[in-house]
Amino acid sequence: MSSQRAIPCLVLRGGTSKGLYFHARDLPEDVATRDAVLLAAMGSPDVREIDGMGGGHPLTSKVAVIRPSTRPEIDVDYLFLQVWPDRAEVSDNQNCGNLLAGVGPFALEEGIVGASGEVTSVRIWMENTHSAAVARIETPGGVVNYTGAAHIDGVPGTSAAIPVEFLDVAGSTCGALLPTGHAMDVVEGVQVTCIDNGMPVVCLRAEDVGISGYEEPRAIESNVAVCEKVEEIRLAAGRMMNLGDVTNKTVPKVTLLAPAKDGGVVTTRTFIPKKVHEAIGVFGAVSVATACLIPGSVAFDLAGLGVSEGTRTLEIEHPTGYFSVTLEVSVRDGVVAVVSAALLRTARLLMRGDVFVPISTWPTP
Ligand code: NQM
Repeated sequence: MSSQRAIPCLVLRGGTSKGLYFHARDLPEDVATRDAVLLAAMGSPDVREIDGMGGGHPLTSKVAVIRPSTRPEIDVDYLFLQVWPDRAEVSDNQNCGNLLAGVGPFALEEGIVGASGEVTSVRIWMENTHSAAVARIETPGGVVNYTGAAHIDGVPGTSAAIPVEFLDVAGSTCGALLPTGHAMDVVEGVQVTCIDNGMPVVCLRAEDVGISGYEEPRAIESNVAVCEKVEEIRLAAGRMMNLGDVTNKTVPKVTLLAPAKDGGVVTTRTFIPKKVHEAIGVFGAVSVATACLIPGSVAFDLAGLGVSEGTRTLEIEHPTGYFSVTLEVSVRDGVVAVVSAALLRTARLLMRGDVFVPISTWPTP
């Protein structure tokens, strides 16, 4: 008997992240066995993930599990799993809008969805947040096209555009867009806005924790006082956001805000939650953009956009450029609601093959 088990998978870059994409049918059904297999596949726990496929960073230690959907109006179900590089844990407590960008290409490459014309719409059920997305994939001649002129900050060069739309993501993890019931709260002495428009995020002014908000991610990570203060706020805010004890959870994220300096609406530095993101997560950006439109939030005055209905495109500044989010906004009796969100991602198929894990992680046939 072989000492290793081969499991089919594809490797794709999805947006500004990278991960292993599996058919659900190729992984163990039992969650504990599945997690043992994924930890071995990634080489976790080990900060370098040297004995596996992971890149030693949360953004390159990700997994998408995909299956044909049985839901009406949906093509595929997508479960996102974060494999922690530095400890033996696999978490499904957050969604990932970057890996989401690779789900349509995976479904087409693997024949779960058939191409239809120049562009194929793939309707995706996001199992982590029980909400839907539609991704439009270029399929000229029935084949996924990866090359094109679309650039997203955080990825070198250009690729085919993948427009993605979301409808019902407000409160998808915390139960409400503003889970505390307020546009602003004071947590550990700091004014914050707790918001969930697809990702639970705690927004606060960078200057309120003693930095400008324009520092490089590594410089912020090495500022122990800031990291400790941010984590203190995150733990307290997590309880207020109906997330319980978030010590070992990847949510909420904490986004430090500062006035825009390159033509965007606001500058961001995002803890995810221990590392500082090189850019900003997809749903993280949607949540921050939404906060910019809510009167009374810590982001509202910084953004200075005022209140208005209709389609708004917001450029969120981050350490490596901008993240552009288009929101459809309605205002009723002064209450702002975001009806839908749209954004642009790209993805690229990097490898197709088998990942090998020790047979001891999944001994049964
Ligand atoms: O917010 C990083 C990423 C993410 C998650 C994180 C994401 C999202 O950049 O939708 O994409 O915040 O952990 O991939």
